[in-house]
Amino acid sequence: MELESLITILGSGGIVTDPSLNSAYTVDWTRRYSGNTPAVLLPKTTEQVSQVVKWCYKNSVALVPQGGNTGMVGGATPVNGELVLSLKRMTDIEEVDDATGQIVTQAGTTLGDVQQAASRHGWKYPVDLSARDSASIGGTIATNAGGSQVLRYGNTREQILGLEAVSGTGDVIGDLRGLSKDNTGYHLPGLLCGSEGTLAVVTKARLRLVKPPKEELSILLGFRSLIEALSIVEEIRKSLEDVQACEVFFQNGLDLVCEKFEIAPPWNAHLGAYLLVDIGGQIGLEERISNSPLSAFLNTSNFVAYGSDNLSRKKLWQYRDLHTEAISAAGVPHKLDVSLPHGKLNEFCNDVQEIINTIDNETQLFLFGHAGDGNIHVNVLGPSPEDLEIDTAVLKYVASLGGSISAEHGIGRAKAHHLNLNRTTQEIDIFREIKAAFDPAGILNPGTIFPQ
Ligand code: 2HG
Ligand code: ZN
Repeated sequence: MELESLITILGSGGIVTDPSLNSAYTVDWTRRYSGNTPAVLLPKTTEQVSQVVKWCYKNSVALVPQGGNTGMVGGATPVNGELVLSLKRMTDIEEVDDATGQIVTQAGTTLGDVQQAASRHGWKYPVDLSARDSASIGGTIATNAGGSQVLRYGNTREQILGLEAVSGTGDVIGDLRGLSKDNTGYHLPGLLCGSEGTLAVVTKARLRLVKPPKEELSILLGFRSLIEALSIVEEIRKSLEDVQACEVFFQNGLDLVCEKFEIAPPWNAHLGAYLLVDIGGQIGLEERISNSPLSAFLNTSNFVAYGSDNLSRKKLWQYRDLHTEAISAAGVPHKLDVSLPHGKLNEFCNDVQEIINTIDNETQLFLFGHAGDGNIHVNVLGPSPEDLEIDTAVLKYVASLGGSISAEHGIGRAKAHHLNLNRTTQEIDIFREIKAAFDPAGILNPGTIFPQ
């Protein structure tokens, strides 16, 4: 590939062609998806992104936009030798508007840096996930990332007040005015958010901030069974308006985390399910909890641990947050991020092992996730990376229960062949027409969302 023009656009420091240096960009976080690339492009400005995409459009060269490369569905991996367009050097936070509670940032800024900038100004950016220090804001927008606080604040889509992006023709589209009211036609941010780099490359965003809670408390709860835990989830959702997160995990995941990271378990017990509940709000949390229906359980159970300061809260959160790393250290997992309708979570968690066993009864299954949103992360260790049989069986089962085959990680390349489990042919045809309107040459992230 003739890369001279790209070097002219980006400067020699903005392009990496040495395969030994670009391997960090060609494998996804799970290691299940990998590829190679003639070059990693590292623009610093929207203008450079625009020029690069214009060049690719003119020369019919495919490219894969990439943020922090923390995705788990192969959605930012150059599996067919595409160029990688990394936004890693676009990390300027341009404005934190104290008056309106808004932040404007380039897309390559990490989620953690956005959270900290907001916090320095007395605000909070309410999307949170364990890859916060590597995941980029652009990546969280491209995937409509969820995380642990969706229950309270919504997905990434709910935080976006304006976007700037570069379409597949290299045109700069969108705006960053951040008007609270603006009904001028189709909602571009809503459409681009979750489009996984297939419609445009997000270059900047204006995001809403919220007032941080005055007091926060984490409570770890242990249960004999999942059904018992889920009845508490319902109670919490109904009666505690301060709840920020309600996460679930199970004994085998907890054991793996404790073994891998050499940490003591919360209790010497073998329990059916664990919930980690995070509560935040005005001063007086403990009193409000003691007046809620939750207090009966808290007062009688032997399996309750409180974290009221940063350190003790962190200690409880590590049991949940370290699942991904602990599983990854044990092998290359098949990750199926799914959500179930209300009332189906117990059935799913109880039956999914059996469904997997009909195909292979030697796999290891780990379930954990966001109980308050019905979002379970199914992690299966054992099958080879290219084997799709278990993925298909689990995703078909999810669809049969009325659930979503992708709750928060996206479709990427991992689930492109399964999109029809949740979307009709007519819907997929409309999706393709939308893609063609934004990206007429089909150069943006080919193979993601739609199978090639
Ligand atoms: C989480 O909730 C992330 O921790 C990762 O979405 C989930 O590793 C996973 O499967
Ligand atoms: Zn998650």
